Amino acid sequence: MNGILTWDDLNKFEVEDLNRVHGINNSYANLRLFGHSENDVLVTLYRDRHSWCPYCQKIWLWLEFKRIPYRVRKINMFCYGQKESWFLEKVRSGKLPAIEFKGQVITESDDIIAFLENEFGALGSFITSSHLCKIRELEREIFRSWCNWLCRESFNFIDNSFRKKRFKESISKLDEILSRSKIRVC
Ligand SMILES: N[C@@H](CCC(=O)N[C@@H](CS)C(=O)NCC(=O)O)C(=O)O
Repeated sequence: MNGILTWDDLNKFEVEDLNRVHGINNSYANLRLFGHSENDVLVTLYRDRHSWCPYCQKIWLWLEFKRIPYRVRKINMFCYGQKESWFLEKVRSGKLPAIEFKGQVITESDDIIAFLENEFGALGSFITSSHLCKIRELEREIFRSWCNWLCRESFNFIDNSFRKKRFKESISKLDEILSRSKIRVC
């Protein structure tokens, strides 16, 4: 198998009577309790309605792995809908993800993780650990080169093939790191 699951493979994972609140991770839930009571919820995660945003997924998975009870408020992304006005009052840029904790709104996924680590402890390494600096810089580099290649065409004077090459170089660096990693996906 090349690691990519077919629809038939995926069907085997279908869960009957999914318990959205206490059961396995799912994109439908508006509340996740992991066996806790609703009174224990301190965190609200604002994430994109259709689960596309990778920065939201970063916070979402962190909360799931740490089994921290949380509420979910789903917000439109600009590319497919109108931003909810009540959300713009909380976060003027409309950017996702954001969390709310005891009335405090925090944005920027790295800052959110650092905040959550401070409240609940780290999941493995702290995000500010020095050994993670390089990989976090690489994430920014990949984002920049991807964006320069595909999202900024109209006001970018650098040749398309060069921008594509830059992206491939960035992604190869990640590939190299992953090939050295002991963690295997399948
Ligand atoms: N540096 C930010 C990036 C967040 C970001 O770019 N979010 C995008 C979605 S992936 C966003 O909210 N854009 C506005 C929108 O599409 O509605 C972070 O790490 O949280």
